[in-house]
Amino acid sequence: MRFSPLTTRLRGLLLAAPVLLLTSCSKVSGLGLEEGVTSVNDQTVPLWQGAWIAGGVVGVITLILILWPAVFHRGKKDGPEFPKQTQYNIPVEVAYTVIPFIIVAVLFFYTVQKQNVITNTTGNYSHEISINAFQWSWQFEYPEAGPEAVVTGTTGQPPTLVVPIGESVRYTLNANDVVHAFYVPSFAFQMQALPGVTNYFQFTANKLGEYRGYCNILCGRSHTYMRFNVKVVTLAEYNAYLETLKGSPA
Ligand SMILES: [Cu+2]
Repeated sequence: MRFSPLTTRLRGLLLAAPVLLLTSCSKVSGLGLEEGVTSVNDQTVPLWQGAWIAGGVVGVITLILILWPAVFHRGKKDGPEFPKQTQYNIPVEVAYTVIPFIIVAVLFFYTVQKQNVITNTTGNYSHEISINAFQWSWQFEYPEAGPEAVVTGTTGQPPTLVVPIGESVRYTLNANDVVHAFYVPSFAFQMQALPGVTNYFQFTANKLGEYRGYCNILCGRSHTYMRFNVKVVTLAEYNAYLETLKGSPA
């Protein structure tokens, strides 16, 4: 079968699309997620990029399968009224059952693998911070500075969570009343705060700076004001901050 120049060009274009997509993805940043901010980002950004590449490949193949018959198998003027009708093509049906299953299984595998790393709190950690969510603000406790080292925010004055750079911190997350969620977009991290259940997570912050945090589960009238700041500081600044909290509850 010989292809006309137009057909050859079209074939080249269709084949080039996935290649172009793959090469551009490797250069694209975190596709909306920040990179390198914490040890969580190191897990979630590659997962996010991989999911987009997988989605792109599936999308391009699907587009080819739609365009191919539309371009090359159009109704012909002098052709039959209907093309040959085929039913129950077993290999095709097996393929379109097995392929999506494989796609889901691969995405599931990588998601569980990354999630296990993020929620693994059995490793060594240097600091501990307790986070308490309540209607409608946050309370941060620094047990290493004593029982009085507690910072409580209000809707009008969101509290600041101070975190040392390069140090592994284990966080304990609780809720006083209803379900809330601890969400820091820059850290690509969110975890639910549940009343009566203690959740744990652990990560290392790797970039100095101030980040915004939110409760991102609707928790009542003033949910939208349930914000906080995260400040990543040097270890010396962190220790100095703990000193200011000792014996003077804020
Ligand atoms: Cu909330």
